[in-house]
Amino acid sequence: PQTIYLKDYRPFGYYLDDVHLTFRLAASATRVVSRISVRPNVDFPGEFFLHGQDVKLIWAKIDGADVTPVVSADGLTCDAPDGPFVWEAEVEISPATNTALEGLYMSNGVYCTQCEAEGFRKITFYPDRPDVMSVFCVRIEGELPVLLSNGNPTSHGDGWAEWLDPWPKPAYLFALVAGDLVAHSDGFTTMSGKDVALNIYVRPGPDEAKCAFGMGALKRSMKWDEDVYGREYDLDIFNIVAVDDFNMGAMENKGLNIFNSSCVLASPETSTDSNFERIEAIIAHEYFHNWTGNRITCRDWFQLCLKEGLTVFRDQQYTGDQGSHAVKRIEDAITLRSRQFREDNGPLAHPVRPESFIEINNFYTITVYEKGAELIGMLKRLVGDDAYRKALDLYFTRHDGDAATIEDWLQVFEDTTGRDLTQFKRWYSQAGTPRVTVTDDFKDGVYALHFEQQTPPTPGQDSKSAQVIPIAVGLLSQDGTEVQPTTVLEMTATTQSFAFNGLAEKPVPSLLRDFSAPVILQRDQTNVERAFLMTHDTDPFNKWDAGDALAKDVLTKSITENTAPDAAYLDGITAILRNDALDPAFRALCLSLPSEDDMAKALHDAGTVPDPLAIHHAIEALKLTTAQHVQDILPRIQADMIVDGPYSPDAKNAGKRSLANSVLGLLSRLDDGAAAAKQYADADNMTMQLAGLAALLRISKGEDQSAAFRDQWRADRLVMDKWFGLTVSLAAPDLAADTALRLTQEPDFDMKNPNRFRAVFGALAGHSAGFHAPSGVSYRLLGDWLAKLDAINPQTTARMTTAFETWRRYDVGRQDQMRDVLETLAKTAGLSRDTGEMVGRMLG
Ligand code: DPP
Ligand code: ZN
Repeated sequence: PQTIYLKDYRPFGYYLDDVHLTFRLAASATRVVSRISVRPNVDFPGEFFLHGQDVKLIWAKIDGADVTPVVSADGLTCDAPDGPFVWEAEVEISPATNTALEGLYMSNGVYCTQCEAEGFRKITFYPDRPDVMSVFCVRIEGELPVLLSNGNPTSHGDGWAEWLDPWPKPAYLFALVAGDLVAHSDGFTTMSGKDVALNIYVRPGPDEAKCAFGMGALKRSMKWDEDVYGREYDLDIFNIVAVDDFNMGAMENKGLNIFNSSCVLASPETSTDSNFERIEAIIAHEYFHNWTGNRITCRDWFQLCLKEGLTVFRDQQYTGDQGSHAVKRIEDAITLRSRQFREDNGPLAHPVRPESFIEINNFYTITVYEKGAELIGMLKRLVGDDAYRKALDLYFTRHDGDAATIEDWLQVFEDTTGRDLTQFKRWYSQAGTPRVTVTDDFKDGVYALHFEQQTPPTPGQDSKSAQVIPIAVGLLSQDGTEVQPTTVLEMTATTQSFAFNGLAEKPVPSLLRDFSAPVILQRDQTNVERAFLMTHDTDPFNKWDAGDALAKDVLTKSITENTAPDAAYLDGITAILRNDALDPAFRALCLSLPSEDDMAKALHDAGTVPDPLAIHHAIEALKLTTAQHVQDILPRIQADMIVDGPYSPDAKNAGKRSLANSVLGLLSRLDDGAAAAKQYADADNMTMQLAGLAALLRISKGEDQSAAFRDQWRADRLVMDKWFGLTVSLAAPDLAADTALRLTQEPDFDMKNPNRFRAVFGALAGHSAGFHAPSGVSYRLLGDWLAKLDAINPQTTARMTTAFETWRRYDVGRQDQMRDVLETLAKTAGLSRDTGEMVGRMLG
C-alpha cells in the first residue's frame, strides 16, 4: 500500500464549477449519473484523474461525446480538453452489499451515506479530496417517502426530490438519505431573524419518542454558537437522521447530519445521564462543524485537527456552559490522560498534524481530536479571551469558503496578537507527551520554581525541541490560604525558573491548574502535601488531581509493597465526601478511582511490569476499605442525593445521581447488594436502573436482575448494547473471554452492527484484568473476531486493534501472546489496508 505525505501536497489540476448528481435508487444496483462543469486550473495544470472505488462505469462523456477513460482499482483518467468542459458519467453501485458502511449503504432498509474521509469515491468517479469544492445539485429518484440531501429542497414529486446546496463544499460533506422515515420537527429563528426548519428523522415506531431531547440540544447549540462565536446558521433547513449502523458517532454533512442512533436518540427510561450528556455534546459538535469544518474546511486530510481540534474545543466550552466547567475539565483531562497519553506513549503515537498516512481513517484519533482541542485551549490561555475571540472573528472572515491549513489558523492569531507562534507550532508537529520535572526552593522571601521539559522519542521522531508550555500556577500558605492567585507561567526553554517575591514562608505550590497543558508533571510530592491540596486548593482540577495522585500512590504501594492504604487518602476522601459545599458531581469524581489501565500505565512508567490481575484486586480492596471507612456517612449522603420530581438530565440532577450511585457502589460492598437490588427494583429511569444492576454485577450478584433486564429491553437495540457491554465488563476476570464468546452466540448478536460488535468486544478490550488473562484466551478471541470483521468492515476493525497498542508494557509471556495475535492478523489473507497499517505500526 502507498504512503501519502503532507510534503507532497499539490492542488488539483481543475476547478469544478457545479456538480449535478442524479440517483436512481435500487438496493443492489443504484445508478448515479453525474454532470460536472470542469475548468482547468492554469496555475497548477495536472491530469484529469477522478477517484473511484467499487463503482462500475456504465458510460462517460466529455462535452456530450462518448469517451473511454482508463479505469484502475482506485479511479480513472481521461484525456481532457485544454479549456472548460462538461464531464458526464453514469455508474452502478450496490448499497445493499456495502457492509463497510462507507459511501452509499443501507441500514435497516434506509439508504444513507458516509463520505468522510474518502467515501464519496465509492459513490461515483470524482476528485475526492477536501480542497475541491463545488455547488451540488442533487436529484433522488426512488419510491420512498423521504428523500433527503444537502442544502435546501428545491422541488419534489411522486418518487423524486431535488436539493440544491448553495454553499460550495468538498465531496466528503455530501449526504443522501432515503427511506421510510418520520420527522420530529421544530424550528429556530436565527439572530438575524431567519426561520430555519429543524427535523430529526427516525424510523417509524419507538424511536419517535426519543427525539425531543436531541431537538432541544440542537436549538441550544444554534443559540450558543450565535451568542459565543457570532455564528449564524446559513440554510433554510437543518436535518438530522438517526441510523443504526454507523462507524463513527455522527457526521456533519452540510445541512444533513447523519448520526449513529446511539448519539442522538434518548429517553429517561432508556438513556443514562452520561448518554444525555454525550448526546448533547455530539449534537453540538456536529452543528458547530457548520462553521468550523464546512464553511471553512481542510485543504488536505493532514489538516484534520484544524476542524476537529477546534470543534471539540468548542463543544467542550459548550458543555461547560451547560453545567459545570470544573467537572467538564476534569472529565476531559481524565479522558486525555488515560487514552491520549496511552496513544502518545506507544507505537501508534503521531503528531496532532500527522505527516504521512496509508489510510486516513486510521487518523481519526484521540490525538487529533482531544489533544488537538488542548492546543486550542493553550492558545486561548496564552493570548487571553478577548484576543482569542478577535482571532476567531478574523479566521471566519478571512477564510470563509476556504480549504485552509494549520498555517492559516496560526496566522490569524499572529496577525491579531502580534505574537510569534513559530515555537507553538511544534505542538502540531511533535508527537509524544512532554514530561515537565519540577523542583522548588525558598530563600529570603523568594520562592522559585524550576522546570525542565523533555519529550521521549516517538516512532519516526527521535529527538524533540522545547515546546511552549503554559503552566497555570497558584500558591497556598501553610495554613491553606491562597497567597498567589492563578498566574500563567510561559515556559519556552528546556529548563526555566520562575520566582515569586515577598513571601513570608515557603508556600505550597498548586501547579498546572485547570490542566493548563497536556503534559505529565513530575514532582516529588508527599501524601501529606497531596492531602493538603485536596483540602485547600481553590482550583477544582488540582483539588481533584491531588486526590487522584494520592489514590495512585496508595494503589501502587499496595501492589508493589502490599502496604495498607495511607490514612491521608482515606481521611481526604472522607472530608470531600462530607463537604456539602462541594458540587455532588465533583465529589463523585473524587470518589472514583483510577482505572485499571491507568494503573497499568502508572506502574509501567514507574519501571514496574504491571500485573493486571493484581491491579484489579488492589482496586477492589481499596474500594472495600474506603467503603468501611466512610460507612457511617453513606446513608446520609444517599438520602441527601435523592432527586425529587420527574426525571431531568440537567447537570444538577445528574450530579446528584452520580454521587448517589458512587455511594451505592461503596454500599453494595458492605450490604451484600441489598441497596443495589432495591434501587434496581424501584428505578424509574435508566441511570438508576443500570447503576443498580452494575453495582450487583460488580459484586458477582444480580443474575436475576440481569436476566430480567434483558427480557425487559429485548426490543430496544440501544439498551441491549448496554446489556451486552455491561455483561462483559463486569464479568469476573477469568470469565471475561467466555462471557464475550457466549454473547456472540446470542440471537441478538450481529457483528455487522458496529455498536453491537463494540459493545461486546470493546468491553472485553476495556476489561483490563479479563483481557490480559494469563492464558491469552482473550487476546486470541479478539484477534479471531477482528480477522472476521475485517472482511466486513475494515474501518471499525482497524480502530479496535488498538486494544493491543500497549502490548510492550507487559511481561514476556503476555507480550509473546499479543505479538502472536498481531502477527497472525498481519498474515490474514486479504487483510484490509486499514487494519494492515495499524497492525504494522504496532509491530513496527
Ligand atoms: N463525524 C466525525 C466528527 O464529527 C468526523 N467529522 O468528528
Ligand atoms: Zn468532528
